[in-house]
Amino acid sequence: MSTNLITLNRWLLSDTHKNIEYKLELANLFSGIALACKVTNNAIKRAGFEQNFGLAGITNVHSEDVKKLDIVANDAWKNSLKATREVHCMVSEEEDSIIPVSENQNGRFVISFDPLDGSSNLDCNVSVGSIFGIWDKVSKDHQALNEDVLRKGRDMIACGYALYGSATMLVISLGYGVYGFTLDNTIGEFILTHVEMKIKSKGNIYSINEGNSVYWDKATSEYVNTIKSKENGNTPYSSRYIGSMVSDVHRTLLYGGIFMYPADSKSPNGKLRYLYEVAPLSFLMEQAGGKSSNGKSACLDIMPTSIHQRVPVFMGSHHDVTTLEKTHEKHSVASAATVPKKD
Ligand code: AHM
Ligand code: MG
Repeated sequence: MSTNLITLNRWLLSDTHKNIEYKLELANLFSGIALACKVTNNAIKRAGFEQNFGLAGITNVHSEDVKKLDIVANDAWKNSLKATREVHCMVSEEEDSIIPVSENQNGRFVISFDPLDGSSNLDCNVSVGSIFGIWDKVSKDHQALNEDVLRKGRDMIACGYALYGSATMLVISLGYGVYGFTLDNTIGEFILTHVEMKIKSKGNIYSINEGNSVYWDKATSEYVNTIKSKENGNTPYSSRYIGSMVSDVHRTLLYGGIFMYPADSKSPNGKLRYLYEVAPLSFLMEQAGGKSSNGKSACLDIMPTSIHQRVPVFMGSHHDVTTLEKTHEKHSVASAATVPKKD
């Protein structure tokens, strides 16, 4: 057994990060994030013993049914983050508006989080996750402003996700590379297991809810049909879709390929939310050498106008996302050409 383990905290405090501004504050914040992940992980694993599966009997800001574990996870994230005293304000998928912190707990970081993503998969024991993004505050005083939270993904200083799978992992980036830590339950620590994670430049797996294909636009339909076809001697891509974004994106990061949640006629802006789903995972994807696009341009350059804004997203191997963008470009040029000219 190794006695020289690189824990998350040891890694954050190491000389590798000597140039990071607010390194100690960030390490302290990450101790709160790690605690939130461990509490959430524990609640999921114990849900069967504690009658914590199923619905809570309320709906959230998105009019979605809230699960009991959504509430536990949201509380765990809020409490663990606030207790670090490094937080200026937060936004959560489960809360209507900005979550302020009291003046004596006020710090410099703005955090967005989805405390339990993929919660429709909870009751059947399929992998779920948590996602978070971290920005430096904008406002000069204690007040939490819209300007603090309505931020481009590109301006994040760090982000990551926890995957509650057959093993529990925390995958993070501080803006130079992607690093994966696996929870060693025997000592209760996240240990560095995946150094500088890189995605293949081209994959052979596509991931999309194909049940929505009747609602897709022509570009998405053509792209998916092409990667499934044997045209030009291609080998058709395999299909994998879990329905938990963290799990689907984690697989995409490790195996390559493309994950898609497009806009369609049922969901004109797609389903996934920018601040706490799309932006952090896009940041990680770019840091791993991949790409994330809304079909036209990089998701990280989107400036959200509301906390719970949804955006279409296509992320994964660079070649695959570029091909998807070219298909979209072809169809937007074609549809522009068919718009009747005004006299
Ligand atoms: P949630 O945050 O309410 O769990 O919703 C987000 C999830 C993602 O994890 C996943 O990619 C997507 O919803 C699946 O949606 P669908 O069931 O429409 O395929
Ligand atoms: Mg979610």
